[in-house]
Formats: sequence, structure tokens, C-alpha cells
Amino acid sequence: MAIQTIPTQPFAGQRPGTSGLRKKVTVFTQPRYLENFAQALFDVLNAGGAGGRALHGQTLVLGGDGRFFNRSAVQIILKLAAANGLARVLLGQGGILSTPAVSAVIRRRHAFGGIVLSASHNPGGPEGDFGIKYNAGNGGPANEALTEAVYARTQVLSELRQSDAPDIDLDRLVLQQVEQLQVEVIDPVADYAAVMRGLFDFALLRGMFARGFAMRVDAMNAVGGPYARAILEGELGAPAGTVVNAVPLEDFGGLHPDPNPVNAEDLIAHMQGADAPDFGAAMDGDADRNMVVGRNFVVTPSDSLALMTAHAKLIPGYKDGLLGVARSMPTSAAVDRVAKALDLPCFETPTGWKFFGNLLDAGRVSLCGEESYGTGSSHVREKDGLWAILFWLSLQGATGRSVETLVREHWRVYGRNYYTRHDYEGIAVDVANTLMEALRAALPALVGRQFAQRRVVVADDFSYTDPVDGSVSGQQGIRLMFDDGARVIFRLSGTGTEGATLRLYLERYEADVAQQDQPVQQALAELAVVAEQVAGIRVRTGMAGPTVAT
Ligand code: G16
Repeated sequence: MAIQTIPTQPFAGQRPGTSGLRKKVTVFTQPRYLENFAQALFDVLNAGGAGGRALHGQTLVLGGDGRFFNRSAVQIILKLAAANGLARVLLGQGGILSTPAVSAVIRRRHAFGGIVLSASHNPGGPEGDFGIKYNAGNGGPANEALTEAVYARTQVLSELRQSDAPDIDLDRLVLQQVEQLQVEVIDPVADYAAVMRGLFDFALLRGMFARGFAMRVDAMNAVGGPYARAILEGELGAPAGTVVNAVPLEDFGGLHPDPNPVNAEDLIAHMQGADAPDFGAAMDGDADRNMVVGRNFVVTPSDSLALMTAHAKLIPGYKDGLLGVARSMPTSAAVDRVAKALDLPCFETPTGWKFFGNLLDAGRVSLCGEESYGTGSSHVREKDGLWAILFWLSLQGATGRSVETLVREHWRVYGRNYYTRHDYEGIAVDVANTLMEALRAALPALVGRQFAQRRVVVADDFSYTDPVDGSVSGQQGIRLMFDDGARVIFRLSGTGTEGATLRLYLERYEADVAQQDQPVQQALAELAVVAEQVAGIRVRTGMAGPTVAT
């Protein structure tokens, strides 16, 4: 075994997006592509202190969602870690760790940070996507300053430091050595399960299953399966088969592991009809997203956050109340109404879980959520799919009410925020950029403009000043806000790997209980017309409608 210095050349485009660097597998598997990014990361981390040796003697957590290239990527990163000063790597068995589990392990074991190998909800397999993301010592995604520094480093990188040691055994729970680096293969579930035990009343949940409560969790052939099986079927006594698609597959069995009604259509089908289970849920590729479904009833992520906030005191981990709540800007304002009623601070951040980190670390918020099927809390620094499922399970156990009843009661008390997201995928990048530029240019003239019975009161490009460190993030989405509380928002996704994806978010508030049962797309049809009038999406893209509406 020896540490080698290998010349390399920069690759263009290694700038992390909303959540790490995501590219096609065919891009990641080019010689030295992953190596370059990991070396740039280690260089930036090392430069961060201790005379350029900040990583020396430190522990790193490593794991991924098991998608194609996961196992090879683990071996590559270990060889670089061994040559860049790290003392120890805690590696999930088989190279597997869900995103929330990485966060839990970093925090519980006081690691320096962690690397998550995942492209999250993006499809996998040789033709699919791969990704890499760095999480800091708080367990949360690296902030923009760090990811920008890594990007800058990738653009000037000229050499790699790498061990030529043979591959290690990823599957045995043993301690191994790569140069001076100790690699401890750990049980991917244990730390995470311990965190869950500390938050929820497992005896209550065991009682529910003992009395015949029926549940279906679709792990979408992704990394959430082993966690859901161990906790729900193993510890809580849910019948075998409660978790379906529970074995992580390298191509997710061809599924698109994005838990929304379109991609998790099999779950939606199972939740219809008289013999449907009481409760359904799905998770995404790296198990940080969740979808909550009742019998014949799908809960929107924005409503989910609002209900969790309203009922948090029923859950042991939150029984003393919340410090505050946060949502991403495009997420509906349903939670704002609850926060107001409970007199809780409520923050609006840009899209990207990384923006919640400072608020959580500073003790300003306890719960966070996003429209993109993400909810989480201060227990880790990532959104957490199984945590959300256990939260909703606990709400049903504590109240004796079904998912649908809980949501309808909520609407009666707080009103309903009708909400939808329309995605226009695979647009040519220049067309998408021109559309956004034209919208930006039109903003001043939109303020005060009347659209049928609504008037625009705010038309801007969302800019966020972090209340903890004062950093400013601009151009985070174009907002039209109306005098009746309705909103139309346009932004470009930062997680796609092919062309550009335009996201259009539509929301309006309905206080009248008699009007709370309309089909969502119908309830928001007028706003969709306004969006088209203002942005000319169909004219500019030539698309007849959104690729996906959720
Ligand atoms: C990531 C981020 C989320 C974000 C989502 C969608 O989730 O962590 O904060 O809401 O992408 O981002 P965009 O609208 O830019 O595509 P995940 O589950 O993909 O890691």
C-alpha cells in the first residue's frame, strides 16, 4: 500500500446544486470525475483550519442510498480519505446509509462530517443519476459558502492524493485498514433507530399494531426499506409485508423513487377502496422524503407540516412545545396560520434543506418542511421520511382519528390552503433562463395589476437574509402575491440533470368549509391561467402542459 499523487485536470460543471452534485451515472463514471470532486472537498475542508490539516485525525461518516455506482464510489472515496489525513471512517454496511441516518450518525458519534452518496429522488441505474453531498459536523448539508469553495477548487485542481490499497470488504461488520485510515463498517440502522426511540412512544405504536392497525409503507426499492422494516416490522410488531419494495435495488427496480401521487401510483391504488389499509406512506431514494396517505386521501406536504406543528405536543419528543417552525418559500402558508395561532416564530427560507441548518442550530426552530415532500425536525439536520411516517402514525394513535379526519378538522379550524406544483421538465436551458429573465424584467409592472378579482400586492424575486449569520441568498424564485393571500411562484429546479425544470407553484386560501372539497387543479385553475398569462410558459417552451402536476 502506498499513497500516490496523480495528476488530474478540472472537469467543467462540478458546481453543487440544491442538494449536492448530481449528474448522470455516465458523467460520474468518467475516470477521475468523482475523485476530482472528493479531492476538492478534502482540500477545502483541510484548508479550513489546523495549518491546512483540519481533517487530520478526524472521523468521517460515509454511506449512500445503494444506487448503481454506490459501491464503487465508496471504494474510491476511502482511498482518497486515506491519503488526505482522515483517521477513521464510519461506513454503513454494504455502503448503505439513508440521508437522515448519516445525519444521525454524525451527531451521535461527534464525527467531523459525512459524505452522502445519493441523487435522492432522481432515478437510478446505469442510465440514471448519481450524486454526492457533504454534510458538516452539525449533521446538515454544507452551506453555500462551502459548496461554492469546493466548486472553485474543482476548477483549478491539478492533482489527486490517493491510496493504491486494494478494495475493502463493505459487507462485514468489522474494522479494516486502508493505510493509516481505520474503516469501521457499522449497522446502518442502529443509530437512527435509537434516535426514533427517543422521540416516539413505541409502546403506543406497538399497541396499535397489536390491535390490527393496518399500514402500507412503499420504500420504492430504495434505502428506506431496511430502516422501515427494522423499526415497523421488527420493533413495533407491524405484520411482515407492511413495508413493500423494501430491498434497496441499484436501479430501484425501474421505479422513480419520488414519493408523490404520480410516481407512487401503486401505493395510491392500494389506498383506495373499502379494504384499504388505515395508513399509507412512501419514501424516496435516500429516505429523506415522505408522502402521507390516508384511505382515499392524499396529504399535501404543506398541510403535513401545518398539522405536525398543530399537534406536536402529542408526541413525546415535542411535548414541551416547539421553538419555532420554518418552511421553504414555495411551501404553502398553511403552517404560518398555525404558528400565528400558537404564537410561534415562523421562518420562510429558500428551497434547500441546507437553509434550515442555522435556524435549527441556533435553537430558533424545531420543525421544518418543504412542499417537495420533505419534513423534519431538530432531531437531525436533514429531512426525514421515516420520522415523518412515525409522527403521523403517532398522531393517529394519540387521537384515535384517521388521516382524513385529522386533515379535515384542521381545515375547519385553520382554513384550507389549496396547493399544487406544476413541473415543466426537460426545457432547453436557454429557453428556461430567458423565461425567468423576462419574468424578472416584468416584475415592476406587475405590482398593482388586477387579474379578475385579485390584485398583485407583491411581485419580486425572493431574497433571503439568514437571521443567524447574515448571509444573503438572492434570486431564489419569482413571487406574485395577491391581496387575497393567493400566490403564484416560478423557479428553476436545482436538482435536475437534464436540461432545465421549471417549477410553477400555485396556492390560494379557502376559509369557507363548504368550499374546501374541490378538486385541487380545479380550485387553482384561475391561478394557472394567470401564470400562463404572465410567463407564457406554453408559448416559450412549446409544451402543452406540465410534465407532472402534484
Ligand atoms: C432537495 C433539497 C430540498 C428541495 C428539493 C427540490 O431534496 O434537499 O430542499 O426542496 O431538492 O429542489 P428543487 O426544487 O431545486 O429541485 P432531495 O430530496 O432531492 O435531496
